[in-house]
Amino acid sequence: MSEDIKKTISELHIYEKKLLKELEANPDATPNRIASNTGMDIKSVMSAAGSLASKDIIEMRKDVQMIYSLTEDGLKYANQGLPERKILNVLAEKKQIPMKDLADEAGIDKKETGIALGWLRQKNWAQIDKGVINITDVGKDFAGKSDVDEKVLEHLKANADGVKLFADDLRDGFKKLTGRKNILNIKKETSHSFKILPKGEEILNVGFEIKEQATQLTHEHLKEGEWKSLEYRPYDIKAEAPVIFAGKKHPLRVIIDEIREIFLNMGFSEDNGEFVESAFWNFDSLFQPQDHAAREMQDTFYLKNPLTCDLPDDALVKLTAETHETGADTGSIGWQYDWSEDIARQSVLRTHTTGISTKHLFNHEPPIKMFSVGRVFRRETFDYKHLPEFHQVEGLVCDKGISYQNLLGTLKEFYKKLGFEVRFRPAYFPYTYLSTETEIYLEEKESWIELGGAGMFRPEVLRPLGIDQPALAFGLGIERLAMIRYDVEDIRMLYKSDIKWLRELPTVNGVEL
Ligand code: FA5
Repeated sequence: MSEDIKKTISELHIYEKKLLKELEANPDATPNRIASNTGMDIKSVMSAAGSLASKDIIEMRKDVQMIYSLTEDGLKYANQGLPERKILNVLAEKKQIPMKDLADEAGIDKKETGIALGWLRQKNWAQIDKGVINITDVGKDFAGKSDVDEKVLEHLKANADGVKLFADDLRDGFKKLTGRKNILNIKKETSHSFKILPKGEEILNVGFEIKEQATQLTHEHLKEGEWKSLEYRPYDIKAEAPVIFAGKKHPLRVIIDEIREIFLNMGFSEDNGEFVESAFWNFDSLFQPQDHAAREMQDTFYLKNPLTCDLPDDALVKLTAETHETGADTGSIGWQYDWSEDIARQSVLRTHTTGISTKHLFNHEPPIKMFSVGRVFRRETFDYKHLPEFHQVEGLVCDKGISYQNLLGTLKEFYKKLGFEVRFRPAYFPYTYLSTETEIYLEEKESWIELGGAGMFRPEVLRPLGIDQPALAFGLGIERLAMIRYDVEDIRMLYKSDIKWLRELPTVNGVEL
């Protein structure tokens, strides 16, 4: 006996053994028959069969059969005759019927006349001429004999439990009947049959005992000493176990937590802003002129409630106004327009996190190293890389000697820690100089995708805030990082709550293990 067979036998469950023995004695036994002969329930028979089949000991065949029976209408036709038959009966006697008298003469419902005439024509039993129905020769021939579909009706009536297959001579009639509505009930019946495979034969030749085996050692077994005489079924450590989906954080939350940890480890402290912000902090403090395109209704959500926000410190507002209008003492000539307090008071859903940076600069003394993670809002049209509500991480470093090199170095380091390799591209923001955008290559789209904007704050931003040291800042999109990390082609997937996708995502920090 091969080792393999010995091992297979030792691992057989008692139900598998019973099933195999039963199949040996009755090769054609159905699952129900096996259940009644062995005393197993049908579920155990099927599960034992599935297990034996997975080990190539038996073959399991599934047979699906249609069972046909008559509906209520079908039975009515079988008893009283099809409507065209009722007409033919009258025609056989009278040879013709005026159309207008059809329902009454034939004793059929008015609603049925259309269908009945259709079938009369199709069967070529009658012809209509100038409002009169005349019997044809074929009609005369069928007057005293059943058509094929009528034979099937008879057959189904005689076999009220249902018919699986129709004999050859009934096939055409069956086809004809399936073309009519509401006559046939169709039920699907699935049956299983088994066949012992060579490996099963070998096992039966070697033979085995059918003996209860313990699969678990219980407290009672130990207490009563029964464990000494019990026979144990060996574990199959290769058996497939059910997949368990552990509860876990949403992938976006995972990446946000990871980003926070990276910045905290890089020595940044965290600040938070508000979703509702004044246009002053969101735009004006960033030297964005009041007629800047980004402020337009298409890009920004303006709020009715609260309609306006308070402006900060008078001196800051005055200096900001001067800088916008003339450049004040920053060395620039400003935007050359009349700055309006009313526009600065408008309340908006923040369009980026950069207002947090200017507010932070105003309220803190350098050296500063701050980051902030939060939701921002834009009137965007959805597409594979745009959402109207998304997350940004803002970063700000302000100290003596801080340079553009430090900005590139910080961003490179941050992305590297997250596992991304990025490239920098020159860019424009009204509040920074030099400015850059980080990008990453998307293989599937064969294009570069923008991850974030960054730059050195201009003097026009820093002076009014009372800062006389250089400051670097950046605002990076988080959903786009998640898209790449989790290999999602469409950013909307992150908010779809697709349970299958969420379940199957790797658990630890979203990184494939
Ligand atoms: C800004 O928001 C600037 N405030 C960044 C900045 C900060 C520049 C400090 C200089 C100094 P931008 O509009 O490009 O930049 O948005 C930054 C990132 O947010 C984008 O690169 C992108 O990754 C992400 N993002 C922008 N719009 C969307 C959107 N509709 N859906 C998803 N992510 C978006």
